[in-house]
Amino acid sequence: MRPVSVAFCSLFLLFSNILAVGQERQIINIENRNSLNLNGVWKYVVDPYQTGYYDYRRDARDQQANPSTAETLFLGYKAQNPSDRVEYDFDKSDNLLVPRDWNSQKEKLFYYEGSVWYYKKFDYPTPTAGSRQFIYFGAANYEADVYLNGKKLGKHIGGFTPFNFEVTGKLKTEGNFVIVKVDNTRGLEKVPTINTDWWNYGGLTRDVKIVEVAGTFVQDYYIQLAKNDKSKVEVSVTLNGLDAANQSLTIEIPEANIKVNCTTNGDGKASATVVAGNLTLWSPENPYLYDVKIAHNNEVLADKIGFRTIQVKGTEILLNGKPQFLRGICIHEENGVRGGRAYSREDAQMLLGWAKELGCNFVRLAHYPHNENMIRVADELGILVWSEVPVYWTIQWKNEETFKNAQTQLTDEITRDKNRASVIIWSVANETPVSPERTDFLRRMILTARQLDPVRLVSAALERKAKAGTANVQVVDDPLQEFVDIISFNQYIGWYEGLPEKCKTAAFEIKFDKPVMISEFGGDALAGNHGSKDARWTEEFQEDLFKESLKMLEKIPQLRGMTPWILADFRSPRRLLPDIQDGWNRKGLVSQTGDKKKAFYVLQNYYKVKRRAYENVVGR
Ligand code: GCB
Repeated sequence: MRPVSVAFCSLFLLFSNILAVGQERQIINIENRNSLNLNGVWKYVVDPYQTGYYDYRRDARDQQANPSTAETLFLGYKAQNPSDRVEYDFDKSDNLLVPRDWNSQKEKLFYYEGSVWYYKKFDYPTPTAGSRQFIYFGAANYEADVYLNGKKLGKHIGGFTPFNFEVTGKLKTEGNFVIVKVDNTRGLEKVPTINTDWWNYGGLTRDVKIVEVAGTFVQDYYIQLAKNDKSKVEVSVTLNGLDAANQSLTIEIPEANIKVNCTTNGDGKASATVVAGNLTLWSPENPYLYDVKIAHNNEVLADKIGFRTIQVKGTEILLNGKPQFLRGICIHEENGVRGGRAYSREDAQMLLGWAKELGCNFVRLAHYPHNENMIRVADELGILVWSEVPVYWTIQWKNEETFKNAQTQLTDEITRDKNRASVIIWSVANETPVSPERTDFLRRMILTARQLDPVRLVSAALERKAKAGTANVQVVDDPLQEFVDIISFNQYIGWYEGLPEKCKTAAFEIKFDKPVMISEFGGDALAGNHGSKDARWTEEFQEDLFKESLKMLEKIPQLRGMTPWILADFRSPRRLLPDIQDGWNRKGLVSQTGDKKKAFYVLQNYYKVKRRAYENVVGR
């Protein structure tokens, strides 16, 4: 056993303190806990006027002592006799699969934005005495009101983060029913706001489960290398339950010969720093994951965790102390082959498999937290991850509720993924217009990320513009640069601005002694559409644009990575051109059916060269 120092330090303990009203603390590592899967076939009712939720005076029925059984959908009421007026019937309603968005399952819901009621019946075997149960949702886009057996459990806001509600004592052995009103109506004050360049897929888009845990259980933990220190593992655990204080816990990494015993403090929290000796470090070349066990009483929670350091030093990004070039690609959470939002392990394997084939060691998961399978598969495949929250384009910067919403989404994302070695960057925004209010909003977001996770890097996809008085000297004129670890910006010279030829004369002036990462560049091409390199929408145009862009970007001395836009074509309501776009953003290097376009190979070759160039670099 290694020497261990146990300290009740406050690092990490900030998790769980940022909670939206009515939200319960997130339980992490759901996939390794005892659970009953509620995925599969659900009944649904489309309710565009929210008749099941509001009465004719627009009073919320779930605030009423005796809501009408005739129209209150969350009661799941069945007519008792022929004279009974009940204006809905879940049993007679149509089916939807969960997890999945509704748009890609039913033609009539393709463009639908509004309320849909989901309904599922289930039995629950008598729970072990003293155990507790929670209903867990991987995500529901965008708002979810959750009811169990006719009683409200709670509401969740935000389309891409997990949430859970306690249901201990509320489950019956037979005939439970869960009803969820999911509403994907866009709104100016929401995060994201009304204008995005991706499809607003609605529904229960990720797993739904009943999770069973002990009366006092491991709610959350953090097990990662100390900041910039390969020889120490920091461990912290939070218990939830009436007996959370003064509890013994054991954290074991058998293969590394690590066993830590610690005792929780009065808040049910314990932390320790462990001398780790010679851990096999996680990296894209060797994505080594250790089996980790967290034991409390008779409960043992298992996880697989990789250990690596990440830091920025001057203009270098160092992984385990070694300079990196982030050979990346942007990815939307969409499986165009099947249609709809990606959610499964198989979806993640397909998308990240394409990225691997491209030669990537890095992906930017745009523009919102992707499902947990993506992160876990990235851990397994050795792909570094940029994780983002949907603070996209215009947001109500002055609205404190909007800020809290964004902050909660960031907190939930970090809470879920803080043990994944693959995740190295938290991104707080994409292409936001510079103003004092916006910079203050994002500075507070960055502060939140740093408080929750002092180890990882923080960035945001910024914009650039031509320097005043010059034709093509590009500068990033954004005060946020001061607060981020990596200067990342999107640029579309040759697509939204001029033709690829324009890349030849572009120069970049970067004022900060920080690494630069190009978070987007690219242009549209319809797969199979061939022609001259001067003809837009052809594979040849996109191929030429990639060649010119890469040559141009190479001129930036501190260029340390890029994530061109984008791995695969994706649906967007903003893309209106018949026969070419037909509702798809065509900037993918792969078509929605998996055909590789010519530009795919340009980038693949570039990454081969970059990889070789960085293979033997020990430092600069
Ligand atoms: C951008 C946005 C991205 C869009 C892309 C485009 O700058 O960040 O969400 O999809 O451009 O294709 O215009």
